[in-house]
Amino acid sequence: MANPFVKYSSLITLDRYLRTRQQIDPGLIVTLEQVALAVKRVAHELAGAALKGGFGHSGSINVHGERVEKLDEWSNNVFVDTFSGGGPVCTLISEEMEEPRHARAQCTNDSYALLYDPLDGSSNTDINGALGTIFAVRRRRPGHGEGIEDVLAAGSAQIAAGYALYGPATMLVWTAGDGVNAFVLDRGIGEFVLWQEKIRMPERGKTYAVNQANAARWNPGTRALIERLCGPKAEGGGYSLRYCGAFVGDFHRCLLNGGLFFYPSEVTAGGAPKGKLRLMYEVAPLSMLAEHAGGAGSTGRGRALEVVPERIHERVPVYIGSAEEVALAVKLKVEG
Ligand code: P6P
Repeated sequence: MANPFVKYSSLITLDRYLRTRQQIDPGLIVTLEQVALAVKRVAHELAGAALKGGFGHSGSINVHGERVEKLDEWSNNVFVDTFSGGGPVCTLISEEMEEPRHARAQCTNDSYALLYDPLDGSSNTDINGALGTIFAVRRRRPGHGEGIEDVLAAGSAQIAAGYALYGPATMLVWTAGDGVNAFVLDRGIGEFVLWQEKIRMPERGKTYAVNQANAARWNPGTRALIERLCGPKAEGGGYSLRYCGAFVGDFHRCLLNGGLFFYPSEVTAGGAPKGKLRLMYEVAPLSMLAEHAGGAGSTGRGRALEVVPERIHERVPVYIGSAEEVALAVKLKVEG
């Protein structure tokens, strides 16, 4: 029988992995380790929330007019606290904060902005469903002052992006531009341990993820996409629907197994079509991961990483996952 200790001699923790990545700036290494600490704190709280009365509504409404769950607020506070103790991040932009939070005392000529959704999948908080954290790191322009004009740039300006998935295992999946790496939280030692490196997304999958109940408000092209995916296998169909209510959970399936997640714009009566998911801290980070794994992230009209936001909480339609399915969506003019 193999010596069990040999297996663990190759334990590659996140800290050890980052220390051996010469191409990653020291400041970005510190930032990724701070994200990992915040994620461990959130994972721990989620595991015990049911027993501590952590479920339910916080009583407040966020900038998007959405209910803020207690765990949304708590998770955001964990990130604010984790990044308040010094370090290269001087600006926090969060789904749960209307305005950016700027720590002037942490501003240098080599500072970063962290853009994040602290708890993605809020409809799942009280039913022990899939939840996630999504984050992106962008450099701040030296001498940027109190404004955020330098941050309102296309997603191609991101220098790192990733997500945590709080499922049966807590996983941290990220890229700093040199492949997509996945780490699993070993709760026994409290360390993220390397699971997969340079993950490649299958060019085509077998599942699609969308809230099909919104179909009446979609563009005709989106309905044509559904007809194709649900049609005969011989005509490019034969897909199964898998939708978990958390962007991170549905994206993670696409990353590993291939397939497509989409949240189309909804054409409200007389109104301009609008998306639900947020560009800067949901769609752009996951699109960076998709592209670095060989997949794609699109608004249905063009590459998501080329969209220049006007506001930090801007929403866009999104079609993300395997290259073939995203290309099919664009070809069918899903967004008109
Ligand atoms: P719906 C969660 O609130 C979220 O922002 C994403 O994580 C998820 O994919 C989507 O909204 C779910 O939206 O309208 O299907 O409940």
